[in-house]
Amino acid sequence: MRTELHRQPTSPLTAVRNLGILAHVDAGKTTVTERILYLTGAVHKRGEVHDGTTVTDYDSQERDRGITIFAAAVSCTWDGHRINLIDTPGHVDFSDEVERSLRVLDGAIAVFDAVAGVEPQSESVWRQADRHGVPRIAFVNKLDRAGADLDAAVASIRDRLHTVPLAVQLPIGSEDGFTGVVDLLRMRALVWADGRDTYEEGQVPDGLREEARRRRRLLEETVAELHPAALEEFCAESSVSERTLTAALRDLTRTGEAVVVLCGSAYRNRGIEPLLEAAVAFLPSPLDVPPVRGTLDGAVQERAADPAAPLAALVFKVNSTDTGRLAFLRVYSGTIRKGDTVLDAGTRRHERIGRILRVQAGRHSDVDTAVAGDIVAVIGLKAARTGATLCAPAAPLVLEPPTSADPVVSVAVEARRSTDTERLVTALARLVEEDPSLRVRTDPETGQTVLSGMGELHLEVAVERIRRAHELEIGVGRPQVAYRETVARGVSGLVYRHVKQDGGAGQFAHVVLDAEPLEAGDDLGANNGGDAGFVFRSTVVGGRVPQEYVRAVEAGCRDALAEGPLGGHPVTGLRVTLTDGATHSKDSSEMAFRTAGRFALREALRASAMVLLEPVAEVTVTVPDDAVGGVLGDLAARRGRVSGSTTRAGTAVITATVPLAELFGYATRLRSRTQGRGTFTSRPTGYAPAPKPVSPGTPAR
Ligand SMILES: Nc1nc2c(ncn2[C@@H]2O[C@H](COP(=O)(O)OP(=O)(O)OP(=O)(O)O)[C@@H](O)[C@H]2O)c(=O)[nH]1
Ligand SMILES: [Mg+2]
Repeated sequence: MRTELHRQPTSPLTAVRNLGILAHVDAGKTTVTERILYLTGAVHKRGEVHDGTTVTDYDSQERDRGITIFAAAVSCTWDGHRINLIDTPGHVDFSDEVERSLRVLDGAIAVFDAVAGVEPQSESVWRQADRHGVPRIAFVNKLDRAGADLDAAVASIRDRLHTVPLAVQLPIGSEDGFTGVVDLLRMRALVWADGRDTYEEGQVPDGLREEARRRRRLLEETVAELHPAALEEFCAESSVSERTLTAALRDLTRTGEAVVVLCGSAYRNRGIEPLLEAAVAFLPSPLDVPPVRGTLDGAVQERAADPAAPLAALVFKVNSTDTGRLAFLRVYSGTIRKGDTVLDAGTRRHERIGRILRVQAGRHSDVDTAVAGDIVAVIGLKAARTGATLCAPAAPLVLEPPTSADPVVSVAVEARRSTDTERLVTALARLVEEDPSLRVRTDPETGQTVLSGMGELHLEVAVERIRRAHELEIGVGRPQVAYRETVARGVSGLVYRHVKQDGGAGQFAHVVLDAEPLEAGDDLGANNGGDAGFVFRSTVVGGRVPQEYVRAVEAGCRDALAEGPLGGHPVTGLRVTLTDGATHSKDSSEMAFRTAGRFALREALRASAMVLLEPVAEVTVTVPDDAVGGVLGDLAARRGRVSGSTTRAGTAVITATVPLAELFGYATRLRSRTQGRGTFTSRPTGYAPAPKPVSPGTPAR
């Protein structure tokens, strides 16, 4: 990697765009990113995913597999704007990368395949972006493909994403003959001549004039319905000017009331320039988004995107490369300088900023400072992990770290040579620091090292990374799903006394509790883990158990949730009520109550009727319609429940809910059943009761 030392021009914040590219797998995110880099002059040769020559699919596995695995940030400049782009992976196993990226983005380009329209993972990332309040514009890609249909794609955006799509372009030609677009805002034709990278602007072709007028009118009407200024103009003049439309589209994009839709073919380099123009015009700058919030000793604080404010920056990615340990930061407030000492607010460790890098295509250039609103990489951080907040030591603040889903699949890993065991353990620990959706633990019964993650592919990629980076030979066990346990019928009035009063400092805690299933309609916690699956409350009256001991009992119960009675799996879907208790004037303590809480709940669960749960996924299988019978039979054999099936132009799309445990190896099976013509995607949707055969034996009583 070449490094150049030069000062970057400091661009005012209004000219900065932090943008993500989001979509279902294979929609063309990396190709769009590559074309943007080419167009902005950041690269001089167009890279291709299938040749393994793109900038953002930089990792050897990404290049070998032809998919994006790691979100990659690159900067480029265009028309006086600095654009920090994050190309994200589309495969569901890497959704955590998308989640972390969304956390630091101000806007996004959602890419859709013009043949497939809105696909399952595009729907998931759209919801993720909704949760983060990230404004979006849409790009319907692959208009050159046979069967491409902009109108159908726009309809699927309306129907499946429940938003108002505002198409601002009309394609000129279709499929192989797709040569350009009519810009409905300017009412001009933009045409890409063969072999040309930029468009030529001209009059709308005669044959399309009528249709272009009709669509422009429709656009004006729809915008007028949503935007007061446009409505006013529409009422007064019975039309809306380009200027008013543009301003209205900008507002509607930022509030998320509507989504501007553009189209093109990234592969053929058509439609990218207007996409960039739209991104700059409609998507927000760091100054247009609300100030970031963090906490300081429990109190919420806001920090504005002001270079003069105290520093607050979020580490959203850590990547160990041959250049060193590279940490990617979004600076939210203040200024970060080379050589600064900053505070990792979570761990309270001081860290030194060795170098600050602007990551550009294929090379990194050193800069001396980075200000609020910017995305840069730094070298020199020793311990800060993905999710850490870096702040001014004199003004600490903890930004909420990106959330991480609970892993659903595990494999046992071991070094083939026992002398390598320690290296493997160190390498795994490093990997977990970079990717918090991976977890490592030692199985207490077998002593095996167990790696858990979001899916088969996620784990396969993780193990392969260690193999390649450390030249280790690693043995990998069969994948296992992460089971949970839940309560079918609980117990009430369970009494537990934790008493040790045989001389010295005594311990006394007496608790009475009920353990019941969460009420119907309560979220079982499913994939997001944590608190959604557990509710604790106290109905103790008369101060018989002081508040701090109640909290200690709750903490003890949470300890007990880690291992259920059926097979030591985490317990979910449980409500515990502390109904009574007693204290001792000298011997009671938080510790005693925590212990009592833990043992009380453990006993209560042993006495309850428990059910084993397994993770299930929603699967979407796309196959030629002559293969439907075989696929349905196979899904049934995998305990799948089919929920829908549609056929269009000889292609069937089947959706089903299938236990994750039955999906291992399904990709290979589907390929061979359909001579390579079938594809599928899956998305973990939660937990369902597991049938007896996969239960790990009867519970020990
Ligand atoms: N026909 C056609 N193919 C395209 C177009 N854009 C991308 N492709 C091809 O589609 C495939 C997937 O493109 P990528 O850019 O890797 O898609 P992606 O969304 O980054 O995929 P993931 O990162 O794996 O989710 C590649 O073979 C591209 O060459 C296009 O406009 N037209
Ligand atoms: Mg990609």
